[in-house]
Amino acid sequence: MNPILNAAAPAAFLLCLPLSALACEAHLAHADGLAHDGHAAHAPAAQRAADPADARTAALFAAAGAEADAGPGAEPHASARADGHAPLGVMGDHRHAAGEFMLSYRYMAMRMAGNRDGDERIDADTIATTVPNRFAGMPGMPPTLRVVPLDMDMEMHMLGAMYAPSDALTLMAMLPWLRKEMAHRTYQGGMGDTVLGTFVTEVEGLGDIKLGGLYEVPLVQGNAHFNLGLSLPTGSIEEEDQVLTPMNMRPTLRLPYPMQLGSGTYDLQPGFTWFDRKGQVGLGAQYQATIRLGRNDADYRLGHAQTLTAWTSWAFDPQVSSSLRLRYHEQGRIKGQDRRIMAPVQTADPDRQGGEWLDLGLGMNVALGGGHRLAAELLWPLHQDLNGPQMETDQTLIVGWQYAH
Ligand SMILES: [Cu+2]
Repeated sequence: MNPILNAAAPAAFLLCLPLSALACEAHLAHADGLAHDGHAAHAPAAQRAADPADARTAALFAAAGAEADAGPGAEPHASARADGHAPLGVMGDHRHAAGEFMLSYRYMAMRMAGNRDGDERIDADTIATTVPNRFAGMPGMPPTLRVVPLDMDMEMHMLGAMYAPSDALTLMAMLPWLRKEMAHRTYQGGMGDTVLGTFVTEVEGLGDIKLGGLYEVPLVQGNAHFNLGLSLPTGSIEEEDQVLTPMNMRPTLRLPYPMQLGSGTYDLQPGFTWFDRKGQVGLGAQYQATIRLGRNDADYRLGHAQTLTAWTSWAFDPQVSSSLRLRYHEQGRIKGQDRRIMAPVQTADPDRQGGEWLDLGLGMNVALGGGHRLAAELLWPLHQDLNGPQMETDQTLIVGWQYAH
């Protein structure tokens, strides 16, 4: 079990933002423009509110010195305000003003336990006795999947840097360090439900470094930019560890696909991000695709992927905001095959990878002043439809620190 996640779940529920925020969407349709927040905050605060409630809100934010009228189109939406950034799990959501840079650190923990085939749960005994092994017929290979993954913990430490050469363009780089741990149950021999034992495989190391750029799309209302990212094959695809076979041997083998640290390919990540805010309510959306360019050295590529996410935020005051987010993610099966990955386990099958996930996220952003920010987001799947059997995702926690100057 992962104690961090267990403790964080109830805590995040307490942060749950008022759903009434959604009802305030109508405010976005008001004729008066979005008050831009200025990094240099020299200009007098905007007092363009059309009704008393807006005036009160504007006064509150102006009094905190965090909102200034920078004029139409004058600046990107990254700002000293808590809700100037998207929920923490959204990458490349904000640009910076010309000359600004940002450093960030994120910690992500993902917990998976139990298996699903499609959207239905499937237990370990059923997998071991009924699900066909694609390698059956090869020497020593049983007819069904005699090794079943039980749970997996993935942790990521990610360092990020952003720099804006101009107001329209922000460059970014992300460097991930990964740790993965997977627990398995091995069934004895080629049939029956006698358990031989359990084992855990573990890997740790550098993941795929990502470089990207965000380029402004001028809009009359709100902020928008194109995202273009390139993921470099810096993560290993040759990780090995010791396993327990149904014949009670303990060889060290190349680990199945989900336990590798990188894709092994150059991956292109085009996308589009939109964000707008009116008073205390923010709305945003982002689409991002991951396109694998060719196959890797082990003669396969991971499935192409796409993610569509939309969020709303509610600013309690300029320094603290909460967020509610939906994320849809889709990833295809693996094309090709690593000849060295061959075992009676679902994770070694290129066709039992990918699927569809719909997640709900609750988050919180805090602007500490002096350019420092803290943020956290917790995501749960509402629905998952897996090319299974495959382990299901239970929850993902992301916490991070950011410093802009
Ligand atoms: Cu930034």
